Amino acid sequence: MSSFNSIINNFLKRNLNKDTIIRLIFFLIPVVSIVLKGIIFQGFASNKNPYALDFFNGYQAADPFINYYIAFSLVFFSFSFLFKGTGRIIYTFTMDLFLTLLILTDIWYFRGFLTVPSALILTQTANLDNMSGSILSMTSNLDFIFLLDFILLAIYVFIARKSFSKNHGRAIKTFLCTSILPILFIIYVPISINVFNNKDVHNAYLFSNYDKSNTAKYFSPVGYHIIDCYTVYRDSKPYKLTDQDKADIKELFETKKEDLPNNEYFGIEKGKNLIYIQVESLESFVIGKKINGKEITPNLNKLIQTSLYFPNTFEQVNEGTSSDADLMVNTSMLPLRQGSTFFRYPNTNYNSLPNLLEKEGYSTTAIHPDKGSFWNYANGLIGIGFDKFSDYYSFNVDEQIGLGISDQRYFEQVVPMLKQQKSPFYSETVTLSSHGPFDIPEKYRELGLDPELNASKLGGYFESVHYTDKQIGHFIDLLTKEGLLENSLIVIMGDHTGVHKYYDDTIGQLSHKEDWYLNTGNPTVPFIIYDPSSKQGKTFDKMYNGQIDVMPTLLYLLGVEKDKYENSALGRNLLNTNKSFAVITNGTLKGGENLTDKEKEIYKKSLEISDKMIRANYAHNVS
Ligand code: GP9
Ligand code: MN
Repeated sequence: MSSFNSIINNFLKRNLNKDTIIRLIFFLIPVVSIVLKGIIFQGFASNKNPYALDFFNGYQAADPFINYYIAFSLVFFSFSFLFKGTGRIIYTFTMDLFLTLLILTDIWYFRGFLTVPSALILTQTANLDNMSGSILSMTSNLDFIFLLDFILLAIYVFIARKSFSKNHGRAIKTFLCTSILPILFIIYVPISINVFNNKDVHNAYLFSNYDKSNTAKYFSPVGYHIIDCYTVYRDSKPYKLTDQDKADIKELFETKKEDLPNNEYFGIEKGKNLIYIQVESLESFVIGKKINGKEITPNLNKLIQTSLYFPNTFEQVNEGTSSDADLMVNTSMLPLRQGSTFFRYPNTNYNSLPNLLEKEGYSTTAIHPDKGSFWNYANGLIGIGFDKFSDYYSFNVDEQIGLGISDQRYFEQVVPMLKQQKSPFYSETVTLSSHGPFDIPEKYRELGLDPELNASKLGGYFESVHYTDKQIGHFIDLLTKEGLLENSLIVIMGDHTGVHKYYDDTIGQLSHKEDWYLNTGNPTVPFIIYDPSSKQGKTFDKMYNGQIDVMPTLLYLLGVEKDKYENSALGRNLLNTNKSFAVITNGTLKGGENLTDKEKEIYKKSLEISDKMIRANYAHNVS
């Protein structure tokens, strides 16, 4: 025992002399400071007002992920052990300064753009011009906190200068320990997922990036930048279309072309404001249906009577779910085969609905209840061509349901925003309250469902959709009151299916089942075009179509000539076509009875073709 003690003592004496301890503390001060700065960043960013600091809030946000904060900080400062003498001091100060400036830039950028900056910005040179000036105006008096550790570090070096002046060498073993262990910790989850295909690994969700601000919360701003640089690098080289790709694109557009003479729909809505409502998780099967003697969607049912209605609009979203719907409606392109299009290629150019309408004199704005960082909406929608993007921060979230602001309060605050807009305008609006898990609180439930159904996902879904339908009715009333409705065209579509997409199994478990709500294998959402002045409606129940067909259809009604988009839009104008089909995300073609086998093959390829066109920035070259 005593010999063991003496071994330990000797070891400590040899390795942990006073100078070593002093140098270790010198290493730990910036490591801890950068961790704290990550927490302070959260303390600003998690505040409704990001100029005010709530450290406790920041700590709560960062706490579950603090090991990542420590790991990233350790890795950066571990390299100081490769330096000897004053080199180590210089490295430590420089690295601390670099990381601090990075975090400061993040918080300044966040105050202006409500998300963290990506290295992608460096590729958007057009935006860089006035960016630096506007970012610098986003400072707060409290930002001096980020510099305090430099004073501490300087005082420390001054007091302990003797220990530093003693010549000390490189500490390779310490470097290896302080770098390799944290690196192993950081890469454990992505390696398990990508190399060992273990998708169930604990914390896998941290690496499925659908919100950059969340990535900065999980990994600290420093870790976020490493992950961001990797993804930007991965997607940095635009795809180069091969001759075969070019031939495929040509073949698809030629097959698509239908030279039909214009009909009575062309231009009948010319000059009208376009108000698009993208409804969360709204499926077609609830339309016109009653449960317990009550209509689930009485307001939509009423609108449909005088609308152009496409009940068989197949969902075509992929991994970007909601955001893929935004993409398709506005660009008539199918989303990428892998990952979220808005995240991976926010800089792609499109011959888009907002761009085409701007040429017709429209002002355009996308108004989201979500944060702009969610699905990278801010960059994605501005990239698509909207003049203006408003998000969560433009709203007073005084009533919350599920993910965010209630549809009622959202619409009530959208109306004045629309009023301010220069006419004619195109505005995209998005509802949120009918998002899964469909457990809308009792006080909003009005259908009086039996207890089993009420407690089920399906019952929750009916109630959520019923609530949202009511708010759409309320929105239209408000638009009427404000005089906005008479000169507007209202378009409504479900972003993707809901209860069948996420909770299909729970429907089978119900003791009483009705045919109409069982899964038909056809994932469809309603697409409704409502002109308030129209006296007569039409339901296109024989038509099979997809979400990419919305844009050409609306452009036709708004009187935009088809030669302006027929060589870039993958969808077709549903009001002047002899074709009835949709290619869905899993590669199958729905409908298409009058298509030849060859045509079917060509259309099925459109999923791959769209992917390549987006990655190759195809529209940039043709427009
Ligand atoms: C709705 C969106 C929801 O705007 O925030 O996203 P989802 O989870 O449906 O993709
Ligand atoms: Mn959605």
